[in-house]
Amino acid sequence: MNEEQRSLLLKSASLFPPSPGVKLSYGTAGFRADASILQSTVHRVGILAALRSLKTQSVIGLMVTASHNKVTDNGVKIADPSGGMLSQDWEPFADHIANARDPETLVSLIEEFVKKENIPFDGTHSAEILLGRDTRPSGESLLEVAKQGINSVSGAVAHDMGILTTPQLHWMVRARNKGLKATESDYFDQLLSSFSCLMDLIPDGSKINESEDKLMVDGANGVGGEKLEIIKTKLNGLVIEVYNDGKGGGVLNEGVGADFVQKDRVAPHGFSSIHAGIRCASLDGDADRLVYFIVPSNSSSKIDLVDGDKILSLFAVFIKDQLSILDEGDMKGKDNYKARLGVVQTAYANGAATDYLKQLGLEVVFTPTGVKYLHEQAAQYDIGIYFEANGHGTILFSDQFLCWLEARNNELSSISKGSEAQKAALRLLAVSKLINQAVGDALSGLLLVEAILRHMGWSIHKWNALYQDLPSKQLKVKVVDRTACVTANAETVVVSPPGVQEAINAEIAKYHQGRSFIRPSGTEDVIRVYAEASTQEAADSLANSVAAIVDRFLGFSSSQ
Ligand code: 16G
Ligand code: MG
Repeated sequence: MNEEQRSLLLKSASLFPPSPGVKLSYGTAGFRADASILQSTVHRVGILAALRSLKTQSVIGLMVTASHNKVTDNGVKIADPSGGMLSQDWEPFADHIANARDPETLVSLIEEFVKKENIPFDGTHSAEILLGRDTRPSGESLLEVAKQGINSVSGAVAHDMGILTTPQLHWMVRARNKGLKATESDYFDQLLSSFSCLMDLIPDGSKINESEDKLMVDGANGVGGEKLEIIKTKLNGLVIEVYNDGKGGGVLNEGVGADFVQKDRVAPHGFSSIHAGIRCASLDGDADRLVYFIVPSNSSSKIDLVDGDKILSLFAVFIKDQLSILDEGDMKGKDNYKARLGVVQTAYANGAATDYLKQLGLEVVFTPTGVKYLHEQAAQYDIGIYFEANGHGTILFSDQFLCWLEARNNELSSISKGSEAQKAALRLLAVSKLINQAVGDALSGLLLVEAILRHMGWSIHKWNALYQDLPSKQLKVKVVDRTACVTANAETVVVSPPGVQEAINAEIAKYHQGRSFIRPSGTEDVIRVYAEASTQEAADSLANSVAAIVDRFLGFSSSQ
């Protein structure tokens, strides 16, 4: 690092001193905290983004958002060149620089890292970072701070892409690095054209009851509602009404949004028994999570939640169908490509969902909680579908399979244009364009769900009846040190402290269809408990017993 660069960094960093006593960690979703203490963190993540761009010689994304957290929080995370999450081996560096006490320590950490990673940091290479933010009031000034961090690295250029959903920014980064068109209007065009392609390919006779037609969406008073307002006016054959679009004075994520709906199982603000039986969906604050739900006619009962597991199941059924149509058509073809279809879930997936997927003959694998783990695993397949029960998920297609599919479609269009096999190829190609392959995207996911429901001629009730969820219960337990809880096998087994897993097993054995696991949260200072069993009382009771075990081994009373 030359002197000029060093003094640029020192000067810029001195403007944003870290808040005393605050220690942050780049968790599953980047850094998150109360917005008032985030300036130094965001500034330093700006520097990190520039270094990442120099290292990879690619465009990098920096998103200012705190997703479903309360409106006074904010956060920052990086999109890697593929459009995915920041490479895990850079996370410790993110932690180190975020927590560096003073500018001098910061600069020496950078110097050390640049050397170790062999980053071209001599002012002769350029770096490019796309910046986005959600609708939080603190977003604009934090984004300016990120720019100052980026500008303190010579050769680095920041492009402010404005207010975006998190998945839009990831999509843009991916598109830019593939040399594709990457503006917001390109994003909308791609979604709309692939959606209309799927709608045009709906088999005759799959008409859905017109009264089922309308979709009501809860926009969480966030950026997703705003963007959906733009998309909905251009959709052919689908009527969407957006509630909680942020313009009616409602507060971001307060009594609204996918996280609230999924955790509390209640209808979001603005939805009542007048919407009973209608197809409803909810986005989270930055629109990377999607769940559907049905409001009950009796306002005191819980909603029927159609969660990420059911979205995954719907996608899996559709894709499997299209692959088998293509396979049948291929019997005459010479080059029979056997696409590897895989499904990725976490331990939170309802046991009934996993059983259903296995019964379909699908390969189901589990990873720890957090998009980066699921995404990495799904990328191992030709078509990898991943979802967390909470509504985070997408579908990944391998380049090799897409290449084959394009060629197959061209071949079929010359020998049997309009055949079922060709339509199946076109549908799969359209899905690969509609779904956001950079990261889970509530807007693109929603359009795919809608197109598939039309294709199948299914109401939300029919979809919801694919299988019945086992009753489940989630609890959280405050503990002395959550890092003392170490898990293995995709968080299904506790390996430390010793004795915990045996105690949990003994409880599980008392319940019919009982299953339970614990894991340290990545976003809160708690241990989470999940339990399911054949009845709600049994699931509640199993969860309570397991929570008591956690308290016994790891709780405050255990340390006295
Ligand atoms: C983060 C993760 C989400 C996960 C959740 C679990 C991303 C983008 N987000 O929000 O996938 O489900 O954390 O939270 O990876 P927990 O660790 O507090 O249970
Ligand atoms: Mg989110």
